[in-house]
Amino acid sequence: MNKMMLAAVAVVVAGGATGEAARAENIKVCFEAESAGAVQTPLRKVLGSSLKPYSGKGFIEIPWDQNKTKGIGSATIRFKAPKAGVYTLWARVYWANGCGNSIAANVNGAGSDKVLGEDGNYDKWHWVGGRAKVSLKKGLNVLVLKNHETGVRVDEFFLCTDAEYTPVNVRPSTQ
Ligand SMILES: [Ca+2]
Repeated sequence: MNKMMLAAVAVVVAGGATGEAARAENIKVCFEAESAGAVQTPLRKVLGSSLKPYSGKGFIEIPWDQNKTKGIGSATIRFKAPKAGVYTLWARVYWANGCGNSIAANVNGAGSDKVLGEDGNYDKWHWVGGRAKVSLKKGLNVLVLKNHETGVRVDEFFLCTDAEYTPVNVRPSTQ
C-alpha cells in the first residue's frame, strides 16, 4: 500500500490579534538521519535498534574504530524547508563509550563544515549544536553528514530560525 505523504505544511499562525502576533515566528525543520539516501561506509544505517528512545526507524552510526577511518565516508540527506533563511543547526546524538563526541555536517555545499558536539554527555541520546548557523533555501536542501570522528550515532537533525530555542527529547519530523 502506498503511503503518500504530501508536504502540505499548513503554517497556522494563531496570533491573538494583539501586539504579540508581531513576534517572529520560529520556523522548525526536523528530519531523520536514517532518511539518508546515500550512505558510504563506515557510516551505516541502524534500523530497529534497542538503543532507545530514538526517533523514526533508527539512526546513522559511525562505529568506533580508533578513528582509523576518520574523514572517510558520508551520508547525504535531502530535506525540505518551508522558508528560506538562516537557521541554527542541532543534532540528536549518542556518543558511544566516551570515544567520539563530535560530528561534522555540511549544508547546501557551504564553504565550511559545521562541527557539533565536543561535549561530555556520553552513553545517552542528547541534543548538540545551537551555535552553527546555516542558510536554507525554500524547498529542497541537502545536508551531508561527514566522518569527523568515529564512535558516534545521529538520530535526527533539527534546524530553527530562533537562535535562542533549544530542542528537547525526540522531535517530530517535519518532512
Ligand atoms: Ca532517527
